[in-house]
Amino acid sequence: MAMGWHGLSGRGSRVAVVGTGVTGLETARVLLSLGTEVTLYDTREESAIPEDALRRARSMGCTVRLGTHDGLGDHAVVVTSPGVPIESPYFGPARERGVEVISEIEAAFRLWPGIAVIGVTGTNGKSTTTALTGEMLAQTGVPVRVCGNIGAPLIGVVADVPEAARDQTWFVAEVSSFQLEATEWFRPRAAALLNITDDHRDRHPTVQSYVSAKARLFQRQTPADVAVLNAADEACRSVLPRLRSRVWWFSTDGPVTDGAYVADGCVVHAVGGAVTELCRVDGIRLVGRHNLENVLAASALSMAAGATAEGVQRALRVFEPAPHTFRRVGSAGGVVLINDSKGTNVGATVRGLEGLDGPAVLIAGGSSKGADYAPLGECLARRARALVVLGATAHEIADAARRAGLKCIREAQSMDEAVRVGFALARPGDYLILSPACASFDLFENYKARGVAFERAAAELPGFEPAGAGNE
Ligand code: UMA
Repeated sequence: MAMGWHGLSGRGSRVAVVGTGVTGLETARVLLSLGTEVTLYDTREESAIPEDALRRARSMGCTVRLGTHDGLGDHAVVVTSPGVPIESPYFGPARERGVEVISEIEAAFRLWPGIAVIGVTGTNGKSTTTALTGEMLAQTGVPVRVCGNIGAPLIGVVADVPEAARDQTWFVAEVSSFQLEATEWFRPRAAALLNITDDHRDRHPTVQSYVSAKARLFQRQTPADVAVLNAADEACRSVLPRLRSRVWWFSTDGPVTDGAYVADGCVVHAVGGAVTELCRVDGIRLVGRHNLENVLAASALSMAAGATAEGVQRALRVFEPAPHTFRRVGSAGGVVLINDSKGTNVGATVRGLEGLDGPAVLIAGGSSKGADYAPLGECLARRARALVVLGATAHEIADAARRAGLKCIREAQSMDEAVRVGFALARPGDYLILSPACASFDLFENYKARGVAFERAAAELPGFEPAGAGNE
């Protein structure tokens, strides 16, 4: 095979892949299968890297170089993982030699420039919207793969679709700002920016730099492509002047000219004056107004890719939220229990609380990402009956809530205690919700382990009844 785009593929091309996580290993696998020589780098030393990752890399045929950037600049291109900051001095010597540093989604696009991608980004709601868009297309009968930050890197998913089917397949990819920072030619045919709130302040020094990274999603779109934006989000509206694509809005507050909206209790899609009623809002299984926004965005994206109203309706009837994502786990004594362990930033937690139709007792706290908890405090003062804090950020969150005027605040030392204390404070008709607004790494291995601990403690409450099939 001849050398491919920018030396990424083919015999004789040499590519450096940085990161020995899911992204790095998948990228290496695909490039090796195309005949490329791959050197797998990691900024960390061998002792800090899981043994099985290194074993897999070596058995695939990668040269492995750890704890160094020696030789990085000798490659045609560097493909990096989202966890490695793009501005890191680690890449300095390679850049000085004119070697490009690109992300895995960019590499996928350069290998197969004709692929039809739907990109979904935003601070919150990405995973639900991505999965739901995929379901709407699948229910229409359109060949579709769901991938990206949701778990399976785009590059591997595209590679695994047989060549003959690749051009007919839609790839719905959840995309993070870290991945977008290192893109140049990546061009989704339809793309949504769901919302932007303060997150990842550890990686993005200003909100503007975070917005700019997210807006890269649209940078190569043309008037043949569709950009889907949240009409109620100021930061989303601020990207408008940069767009060349057709713009479809989504809004829970009433009609938009082109896009998806709620009117008279119905989800409606409109484009070029043609209006289609998709379903009644009270027939949607997902809980909360924030999920209604996800439904609208997914409807617009899937309709842009050829979904039918029937396909959208069927998807909304069968779709289940992902575990640990604002999922109703059951009730006890009239208190509804919600596991939103994946609510790992202030915006996600606030969005969830604002979307509920009754008072909440919130369990929050975890490891810090340097966030400002004042907006959470203000939201709690308005909407919560009580707050139970735990973990490393317990006092910071409690202080923010107290300053905003919330009276009932308790501290717990474990998830079991937090659930017991929260339940004792809740009244029938309230929600008891785990939505930590923080990462989990202080007390748990990851957000899943934290969510499992919550569900286990919830099941011990007196009178607990699990949610029925369909999460209702
Ligand atoms: N590494 C370095 N130097 C560094 C940092 C990391 O060499 O400075 C190395 C680590 O040693 C490790 C590797 O990079 O070997 C890990 O790579 P990674 O952190 O990019 O993680 P992956 O395993 O490749 O997973 C990534 C996403 N991770 C991040 O964005 C941090 C996963 O999203 C995603 O599911 C996966 O690719 C598939 O696309 C996770 C996530 O937390 C779930 N995402 C953030 C979020 O959702 O808020 C953005």
